[in-house]
Amino acid sequence: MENQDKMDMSGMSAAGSGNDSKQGMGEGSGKAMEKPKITTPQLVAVSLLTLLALAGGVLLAALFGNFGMSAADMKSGGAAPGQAQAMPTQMSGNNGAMGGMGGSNGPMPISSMPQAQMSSLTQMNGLVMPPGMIMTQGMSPEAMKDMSAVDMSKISYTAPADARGDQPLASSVVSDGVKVFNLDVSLIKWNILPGVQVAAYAFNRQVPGPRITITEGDRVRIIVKNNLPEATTVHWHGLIVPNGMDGPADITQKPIEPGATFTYEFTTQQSGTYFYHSHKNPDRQQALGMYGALIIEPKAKPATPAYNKDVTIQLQEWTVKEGYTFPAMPMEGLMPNFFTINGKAYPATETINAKVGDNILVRFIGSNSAFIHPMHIHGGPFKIVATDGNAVPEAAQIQKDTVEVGPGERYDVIWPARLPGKWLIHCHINHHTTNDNVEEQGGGGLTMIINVTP
Ligand SMILES: [Cu+2]
Repeated sequence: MENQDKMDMSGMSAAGSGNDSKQGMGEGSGKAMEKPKITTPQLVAVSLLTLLALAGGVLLAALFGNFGMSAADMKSGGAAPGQAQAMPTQMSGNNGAMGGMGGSNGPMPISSMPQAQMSSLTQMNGLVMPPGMIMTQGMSPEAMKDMSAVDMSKISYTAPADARGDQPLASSVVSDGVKVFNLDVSLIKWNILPGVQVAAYAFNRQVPGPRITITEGDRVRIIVKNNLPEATTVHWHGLIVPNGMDGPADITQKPIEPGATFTYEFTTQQSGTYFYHSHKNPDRQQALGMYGALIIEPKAKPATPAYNKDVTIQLQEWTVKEGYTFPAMPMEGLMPNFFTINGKAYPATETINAKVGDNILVRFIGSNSAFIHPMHIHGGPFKIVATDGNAVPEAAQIQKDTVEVGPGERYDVIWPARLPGKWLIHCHINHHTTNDNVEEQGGGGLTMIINVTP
């Protein structure tokens, strides 16, 4: 009020007096145009509003702006717009030192890295699922069951730690000349290493299942008893059999239910290296141990055998995590961490003893179901004499030192023991020669020694 009154008065006096007209006019009109008419309460109100807006701005930024961003966030390029200014400083700081690394920001100090989050087993609908498995809303209960750990409560037998699989299976010959074999399937605990036990689906309580050796032309009757807590079937891999004896569940036969028995009967028409395995959910059952060698001797044996030692190598992958066994599959969470030859991982694999001059027939069997294994033999090449049970004509018997054994494949190779010493047979996917990523006594997993003496 006071200010306004004064201004009004000065204006009035300027207009009223002739003496100070110039000055008065000048001052009076200038004051009226430049000086806004602001009252004290207005000034106070505007000041308060400004302060309020300022405080609000700071508060909003503090609440919603990310001021807690770490160096890791900066490097991964996840800087929020608000932090953009900090980036050039950090990058220019590293550019000098990392000039030779293609513009990389370089590794961050370990002290500023976040602690690893260990993924662990999960449980869903009573099933144990492996760490690292990506489970989505759309995953069906059947899929979960297929990939879950072996139910430890259903294990009916624990094999001695030093028990070996691939044992010869005795047959009884009945009156009509049929060779009768008995197979049963059950859940067992099986040592693949002295300190590593798997829960396996096993034929006759061993991994691999027992070896069936027959002769070309034999009529065989194989009685399969299912002691598993789930249905199963058996397939005679590579054999010419009547369709109803072939084994695929729900295609050529009804699955053998738990507790039930099924009899397979056929006359062999072939010879060579074959194997048998589950054909009901084989991605689970075969991957958990349901396979075994089936060797068919030729009716007419050559007068001069091309070999004097016969070794069978059955491959397998295992996924063992936190004491549980999962079926190895080429997918997240189920990638195998153990590998076996005839049910044992090196150094528990058997050693082949030979003498210089011996010719060893090695029958590689792709009894595994997830990976191709390039099997390599040290100490010189071998000859491939049969593929998938079929003899290779002599002129076509190529020499190699590594043969890729895919799931389901068989390669019979003859390796001459040329020099004394310890010669290795091993897979050349080098991860497959480790036990849970660890090498023991110079190898692991798919490793075997041929010990050649003079
Ligand atoms: Cu391999």
